[in-house]
Amino acid sequence: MSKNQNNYTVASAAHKQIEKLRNQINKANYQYYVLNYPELPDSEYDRLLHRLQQLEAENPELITTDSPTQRVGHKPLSAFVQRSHEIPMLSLEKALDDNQMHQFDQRVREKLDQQTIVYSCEPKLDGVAISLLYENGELIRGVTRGDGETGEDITQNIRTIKTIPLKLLGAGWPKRLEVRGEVYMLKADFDKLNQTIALKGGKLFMNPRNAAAGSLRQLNSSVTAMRPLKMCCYSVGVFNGELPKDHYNVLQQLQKWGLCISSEIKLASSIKECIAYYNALLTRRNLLPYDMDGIVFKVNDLQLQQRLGAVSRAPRWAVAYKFPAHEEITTIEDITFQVGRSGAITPVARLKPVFIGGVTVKNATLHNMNEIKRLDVRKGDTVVVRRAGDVIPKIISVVMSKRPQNTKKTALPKICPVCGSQTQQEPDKAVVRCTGGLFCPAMRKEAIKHFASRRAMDIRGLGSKLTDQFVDRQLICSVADLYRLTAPMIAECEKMGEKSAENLIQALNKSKKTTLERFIYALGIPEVGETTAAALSHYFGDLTALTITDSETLENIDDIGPVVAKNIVSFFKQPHNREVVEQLIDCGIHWSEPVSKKSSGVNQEKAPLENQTWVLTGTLESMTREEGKAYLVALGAKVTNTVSAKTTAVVVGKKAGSKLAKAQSLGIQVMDEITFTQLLKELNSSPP
Ligand code: JCF
Repeated sequence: MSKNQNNYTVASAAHKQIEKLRNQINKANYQYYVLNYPELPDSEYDRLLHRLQQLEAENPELITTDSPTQRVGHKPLSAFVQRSHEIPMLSLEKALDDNQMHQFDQRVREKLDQQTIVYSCEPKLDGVAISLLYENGELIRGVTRGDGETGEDITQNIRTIKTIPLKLLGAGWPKRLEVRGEVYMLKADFDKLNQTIALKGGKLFMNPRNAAAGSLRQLNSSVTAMRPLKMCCYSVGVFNGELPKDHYNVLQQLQKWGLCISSEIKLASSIKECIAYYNALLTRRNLLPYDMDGIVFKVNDLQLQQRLGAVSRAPRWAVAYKFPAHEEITTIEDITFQVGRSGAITPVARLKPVFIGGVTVKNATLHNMNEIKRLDVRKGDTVVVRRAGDVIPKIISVVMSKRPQNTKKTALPKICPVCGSQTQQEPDKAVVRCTGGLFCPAMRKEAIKHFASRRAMDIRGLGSKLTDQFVDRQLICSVADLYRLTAPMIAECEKMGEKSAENLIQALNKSKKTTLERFIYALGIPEVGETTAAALSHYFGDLTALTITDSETLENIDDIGPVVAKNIVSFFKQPHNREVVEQLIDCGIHWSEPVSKKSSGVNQEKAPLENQTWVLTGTLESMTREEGKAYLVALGAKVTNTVSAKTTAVVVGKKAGSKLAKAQSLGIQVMDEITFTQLLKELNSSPP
């Protein structure tokens, strides 16, 4: 009796859970396919579906025909005409690690009884799968993949995509030819599109894939026409006529007929080579201008593909080796505010730790108050976090259906969270600043950290934590106070002993001998970076001339505009700043006269990279960034830290972040390290 009772309880618990999962999945499907605005990231959707499949496998009596597991596709939009695919559009088997790749290869070789297999390798674009039908070389139909059996006729929209030929080029095309591929949007185009939508106050797309899907589902094809869509072809469906006998050459043929294919397609003669290709592309993932969710590997020989056939909706001759997900969901434990060197107060979301694409993410910046308003993000919310490559994690949306009751709107801080001074909103309302100036310990700490940093005064051993302690213990108030520290004062601090105190005193003394440009940079004048500091040093040649200059003089200098000029003048107008500078000189900070570029007379020959502006970003492997900079400078190039329309090229190392994205969005040439070193070799460059 009790056993029965138990069984009944277990079954009804499973039943409840299954119901709940089905509701969640149906809702997600609706948001994704009908509204084009999914709340959940793919990773979460996959987990829900997987959990439901598991529960249904354990309780087969609970499977219903309307369960989302019983169809792979989705509820179609009624607005478009349904078309069935003559040959189903299959999905791909997934591999999640090297082991599963080896298992795939093993199965293929066993089934074909063959030792070696040639595979084609290509990126798996994150877009929308579609099928094009050409008759006598003319595009007559475009249909979405839909559930693989039936899709929606979106011919009118497809015809607006410029990379899809309305008439095939050349000759020799089969009388009927069905071409399949992915419609996608470049990351840079997606950013621009969202910017335009934001200006009009519209609803932003989550990612390039949603933007592509939303653009294809427009009922008005003139809207689609304005969306920057592209298509990349990856296979052929129906055809009558002749085609090459292997996948690689079929794609080459499609290209000759005017269709786009991936420029990354390669052949590999073993699964090991496939895995190497995967790793190489994973490293370059952020460098490529489009989103990929993995790599597709296919048995290259079409006859072998036929022999392998398909099992339950996926071909046995292909596998998709997935990249780690970019997006996950987590909850916001708190929203705090950070004060930067300039007093700007940045909201930061403290997250329940979540593993995204290889790292644990605990914080995400919320940029500014506009961002908080746009997202309406609150403490306690469940949010979608995106960490695209190595870029700073970003909150892209709030899962409103998971918002707990009684959450409070996130308010902008009226007083500085560090010093209690009033805050001030900039005219554009996005940036809120602390008005405490150097009275605010946060701003003081940041100013001192900047002063001591490597590229500035280079005070070795004065790290962030130690600076915080010096300020908190009121041992120092300004950067000049650093040079008044004594070993016993330093030794008092946590984690410091006599030896390390002595070392820091030595480092402080060593830092006194510097250059004028480093010193100017170290002062931390708003928007005066290294390049501007160097220009000022070359132009004025000494400090006094700089401190008494005016805006007009400054604006004569290359690259110095009215804003920076004003910052410089007002910096040296403030008595407090003049005093600190004087004190620093009195402490013994000194430099030798800089050699003005104009008068140096050397290097009269035209340098190969003259008049070019380069940016180095990320970690280079064969050299430090400084060395890279020295090479470029020796070739006549100017090297700056910010990417702008004037930038000639950007050299990107590992973990490149926002500068890479900026370069891509501006369409500036991006160069990886190998290409860069090759260029240096060609130009016979050696650092000075
Ligand atoms: O880029 C893609 N998303 C992609 C999808 C590439 C391929 O070569 C594919 C695919 C889906 C199915 N191949 C098949 C057979």
